[in-house]
Amino acid sequence: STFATDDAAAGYHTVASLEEDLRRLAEEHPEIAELHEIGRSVQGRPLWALRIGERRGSTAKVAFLGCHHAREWLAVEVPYRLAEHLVENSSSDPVQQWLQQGEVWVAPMVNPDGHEYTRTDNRLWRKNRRRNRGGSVGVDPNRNYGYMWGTLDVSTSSHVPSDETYVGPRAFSEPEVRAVRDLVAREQFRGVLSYHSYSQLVLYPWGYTSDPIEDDADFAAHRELAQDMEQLIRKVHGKTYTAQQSSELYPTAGDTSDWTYGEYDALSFTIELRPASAQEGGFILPASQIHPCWEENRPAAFAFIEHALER
Ligand code: ING
Ligand code: ZN
Repeated sequence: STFATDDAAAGYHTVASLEEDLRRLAEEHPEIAELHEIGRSVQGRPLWALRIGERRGSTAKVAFLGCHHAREWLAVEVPYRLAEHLVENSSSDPVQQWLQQGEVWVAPMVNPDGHEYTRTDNRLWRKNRRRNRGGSVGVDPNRNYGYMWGTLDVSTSSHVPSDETYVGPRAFSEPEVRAVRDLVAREQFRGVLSYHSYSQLVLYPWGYTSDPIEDDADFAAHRELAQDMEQLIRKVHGKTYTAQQSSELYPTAGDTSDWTYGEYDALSFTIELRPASAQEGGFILPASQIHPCWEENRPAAFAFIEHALER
């Protein structure tokens, strides 16, 4: 497998280099960017979010989250590049207008303990690093949110602590997930987009049921924007990121998007980045894929910002 010392890993952020780069963005652009510690991980690592916007007190806010799952390294890089792009293009439209009108928050690495573990011990680790009762390690942070939490008991949303998709002992049992909860509760985002990898999908609620979102206007808003994002992504490098309800992939309860939509009516998506399949590299892509992956996701992120700020 691939570790940080390998050439293929150079170019990806580590916990330490991400903190450095986020600090630098905030220091170099103090008028529009502010670094917030939104909480601490199980092992005590700070969880970072960059607030980007010209003034305080705006109510039009959107959030991008990255890397709930440790091994999904590209899911750190796309939101990080977005944050960098926004602060470096803050005086030209459309970015300027968004930052005058509202705020964009970016938390590129929700699960730093797991990410560090993928560099030092096991490149394919998924969960956080909670020590569970019974001796296993890890809760799946993308099953630990409090909307319909625990209502499914299936392999993709498991109550068995040693499983890859362990939901945890109770909703919001994990400090990483509580940090996101508290940020969303405080900032009242109109939209939340969470990056994962891999499979090339644009997913929207629900995950816990195959029923569509009950509200017709909200269902249309999610389905249509997901389809728009699919088209926008394809236009850049020809990659197909299929738009679908997340339960069509597999049933899950307690994921981020179900909670941000179910609890806050936020426009809520999960994007599964490159590649499409395990044969094409799965979770382990060379760093040369970071730039094209960011390029193809930029127009979709922009469309999401546009729609969410208007919501
Ligand atoms: N996939 C997601 C997971 O958490 C997902 C798929 C997204 C399910 C959103 C439900 C809602 O299992 C990966 N690769 O993590
Ligand atoms: Zn994931």
